[in-house]
Amino acid sequence: MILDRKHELERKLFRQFAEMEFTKELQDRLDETGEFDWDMHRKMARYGFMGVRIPREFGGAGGDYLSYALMIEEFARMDAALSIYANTSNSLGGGPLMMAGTQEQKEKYLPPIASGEKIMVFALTEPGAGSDAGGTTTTAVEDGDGFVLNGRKTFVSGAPMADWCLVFAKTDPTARGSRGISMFVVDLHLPGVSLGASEKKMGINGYPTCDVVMEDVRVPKDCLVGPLHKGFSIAMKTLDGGRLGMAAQAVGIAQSCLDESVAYAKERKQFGQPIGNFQGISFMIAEMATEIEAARQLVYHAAELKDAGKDATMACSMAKFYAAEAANRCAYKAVQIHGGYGYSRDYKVERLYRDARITSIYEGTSQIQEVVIAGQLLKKTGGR
Ligand code: COS
Repeated sequence: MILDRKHELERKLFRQFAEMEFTKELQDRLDETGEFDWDMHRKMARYGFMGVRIPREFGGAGGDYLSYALMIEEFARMDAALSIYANTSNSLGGGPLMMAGTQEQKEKYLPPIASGEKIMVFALTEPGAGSDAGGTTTTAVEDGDGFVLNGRKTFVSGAPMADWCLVFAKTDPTARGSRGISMFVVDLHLPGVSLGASEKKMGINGYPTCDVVMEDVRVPKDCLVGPLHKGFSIAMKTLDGGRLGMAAQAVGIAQSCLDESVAYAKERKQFGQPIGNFQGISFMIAEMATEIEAARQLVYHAAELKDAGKDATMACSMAKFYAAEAANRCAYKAVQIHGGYGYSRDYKVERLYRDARITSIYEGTSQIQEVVIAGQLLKKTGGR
């Protein structure tokens, strides 16, 4: 796919912003401290990045999935954690509201998240319900003019900084599996809500993650998003788009692995010549570049399908599956090319190796993407 002029210009803008603002000092600090950088959050918000995909009438830029994917790719090329800053509002946080919210809910929640004033996060995973997202045990019981929620959500990315959280809870205890689950906006400042300690993670350190615990949390009826008992398909549809974003992130990380490796292979000399002259190194570079381009095309194709309103579930899972695995292979090769230096924190590839690892885990492991792809193929005839 060749980008049109509009998307090419957008890519340039995202790249310039990331290259200028995501300084090495900032990247190292975030990785070292694991803290969220509010100044960068506000700066991204001023540029309108939080609302790239949010419709104009709700304070966003009204952009398409391709613009969103380009932004995440370019930001992740500089720093994977910082790419998530502009991801949540456009994806797992804002996505379900754009898809299933009422006009009132859209008016209430979308403008403040598009402006960066508030942060909305997404809580599906539980200690006992990871890949089996339908195994949700958090409950929401109708009580008078509202619902009472109880349960624990885990690995909620962005929860330490968030104001609101989209919580998936079982509202029909008699329904089996993923049936009878509903989605609620929960104000994280409500009585009964508590947050766990921030996780000590392998990578993506500048974007904190923690548990959200709810004990008899009372929310009004208008916090229900989408139809009662029908929350699971909204979660799945949201994850289609989320997986596209994380696939774009994986492409960005992989591209950075390539950038670093090409530069190093030209500059590092062994046996009297640049190591890029050796086939052992140059072939790894060729393999990386080819895989990255293939992953990128899968991402852009999935984005195009979504923008055209076509069924993109399988395409999003293919993009996520391939790009995440490719990013891991590229990170391995990048460290290998750098040798002992690649194992040192003084070189960016050490962090890229750690950041790449999560891409084949979050928003559905690679194996879950395979389940989705195979499920789509086997339910259809002919596959396409
Ligand atoms: N879009 C819309 N609806 C979908 C959908 C999609 N992409 N995928 C599934 N659904 C619907 C199905 O149509 C079905 O609806 P009905 O109950 O009306 O028939 C329902 O959701 C259940 O589907 P399914 O039977 O396939 O669900 P399973 O419990 O077998 O789970 C997987 C399917 C494993 C794919 C799902 O649990 C999953 O994606 N797990 C990974 C979760 C994840 O990514 N977690 C990451 C953390 S979130 S940051």
